[in-house]
Amino acid sequence: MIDLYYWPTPNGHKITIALEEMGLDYTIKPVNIGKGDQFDPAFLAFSPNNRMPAIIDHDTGGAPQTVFESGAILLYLAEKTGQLMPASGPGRVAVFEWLMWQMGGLGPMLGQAHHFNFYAPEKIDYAMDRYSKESNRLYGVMDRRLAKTKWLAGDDYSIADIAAFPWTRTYERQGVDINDYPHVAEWRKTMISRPAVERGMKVGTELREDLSKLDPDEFKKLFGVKD
Ligand SMILES: N[C@@H](CCC(=O)N[C@@H](CS)C(=O)NCC(=O)O)C(=O)O
Repeated sequence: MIDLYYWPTPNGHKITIALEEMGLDYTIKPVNIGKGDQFDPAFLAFSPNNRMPAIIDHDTGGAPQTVFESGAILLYLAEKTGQLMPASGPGRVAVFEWLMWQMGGLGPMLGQAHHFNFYAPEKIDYAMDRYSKESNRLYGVMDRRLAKTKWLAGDDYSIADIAAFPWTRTYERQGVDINDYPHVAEWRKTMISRPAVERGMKVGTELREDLSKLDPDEFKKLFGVKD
């Protein structure tokens, strides 16, 4: 059994989708990031970046294995199961490339666009413009890639697709018109039609609160605002 420390956000959804695709048993351990659960010392002991997701894998045949960072968790699960990442060769390297592209670029930049366009208490034109432009640049990179290959890492569906997909759910809030990226739009439809993706995206929806309705203390906790 795997314990998944989770809240229903894009980084959390990567892991629920992967676990559903791989058919692994897991238990959700909610980390309410609006209430500050990510700062609980017991959580920080194995997830020192005070962010979810993180996992504890009890099915190792030995001591439980903890993993934090969604990209590391996806790689760990792919290695553990031998699924959703080729075992060797150029296809495996392509998964590394597109997974790192998501972790270092797509996720952080779309996250900033979402923040400045939607959550920020004051509207800062420079920031909204900068991150919306960068989001559009990244959708363009993805669109050109998906014009050439069915999946991000090539011919095969992989953890790279799973990492990128949840971040494209709220494209409007990122300042993106999906019609400008027809190959991404088509890929999103294919992703949505996968039953495991549908199940993964639904996990914990009952936990979700509209983060824009956080009270001021919760907002400070989540976004690290200092008094
Ligand atoms: N690089 C990390 C980022 C994780 C992350 O940003 N998680 C957010 C929710 S999507 C979080 O836990 N936020 C809590 C906070 O900001 O204090 C990963 O991919 O796992």
